[in-house]
Amino acid sequence: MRTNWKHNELIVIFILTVTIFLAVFVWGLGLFTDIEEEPYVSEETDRIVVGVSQLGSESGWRTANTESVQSVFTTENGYFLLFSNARQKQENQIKAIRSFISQRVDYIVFAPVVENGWRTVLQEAKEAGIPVIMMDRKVEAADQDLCVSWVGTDSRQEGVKAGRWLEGHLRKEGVTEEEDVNIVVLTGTEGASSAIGRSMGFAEVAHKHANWKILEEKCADFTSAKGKEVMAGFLRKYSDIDVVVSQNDDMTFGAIEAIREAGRTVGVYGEISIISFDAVHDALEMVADGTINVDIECNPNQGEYLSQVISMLEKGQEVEKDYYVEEDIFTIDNVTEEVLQERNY
Ligand code: GYE
Repeated sequence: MRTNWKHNELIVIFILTVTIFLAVFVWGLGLFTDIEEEPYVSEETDRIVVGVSQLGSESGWRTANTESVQSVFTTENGYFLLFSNARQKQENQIKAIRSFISQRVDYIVFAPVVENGWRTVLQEAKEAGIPVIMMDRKVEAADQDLCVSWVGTDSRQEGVKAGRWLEGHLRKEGVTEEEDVNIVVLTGTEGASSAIGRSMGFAEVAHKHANWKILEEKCADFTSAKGKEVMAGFLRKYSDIDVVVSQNDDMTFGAIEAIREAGRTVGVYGEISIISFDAVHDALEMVADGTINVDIECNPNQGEYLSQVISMLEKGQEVEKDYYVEEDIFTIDNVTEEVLQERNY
């Protein structure tokens, strides 16, 4: 009997040991993967170390923006780049910025997915003496003093340009101020400064025209799939849409699909006018063939500007608070073969 107990005790001890061993192994693996995921900066590097927190990869524009940054912060140009993609989550961006701080990078560059909620982490960067430069989007006004500079596009002005184009278009079409113009708006990521700015700018012009009716404004996350879904909803709800304002090209692609599936026509020769933003290559082709009426350019090539800001800071020079990149407007009249060939994104 006693020997039997001993045998059972041995089995229990064996099972416990295996369990503890496995637990430690799995925990160790976790640690290992964490370390693997953390970008690593060599302490001896004499290059300028830049931590870039990109907000995601939701659009063609975003891919071009990422490429612009990656093509500038290279070893040949004297940089050591730590790049992190937050996949649309603010918490991932905060985590990345904290990791840049703990690795004592020289500069932090980040494209804030939304405007609010950055104060604490920006203060941490400031206390660590690391200059932060915003790119593309902005943090809320009250926190902007925690960043040394910003490089991006004038989203409010882009919205105004869209409104002005519509004014001119309606005038040309002979639409009087007595006739209703029914408008729906697909907006980008909720809380994103670029979406807020575009809405605000367009509304400024729209308010001047009593006959412009904004039937509805709805978020479609700057993605094509969401653009299609939201547009299909609008078409079910409203039978008399005259104009679609879509705050980026990806949403526009989806919206056009939904409109065509509903048996309606778009563009210069169709029933529903399309106003888009970004002006990526595929959209410009659609401007050239009359599918999209107008595309308000938003320039993703911000890497060069960022590197210039950093070299000025390196030399101890004063930098501006805001650097605006250049932007144009495209209609069927100015999308030439040359424009299409030059557009590499
Ligand atoms: O228009 C859109 C992207 O913030 C200006 O974000 C940027 C916008 C751009 O996903 O395509």
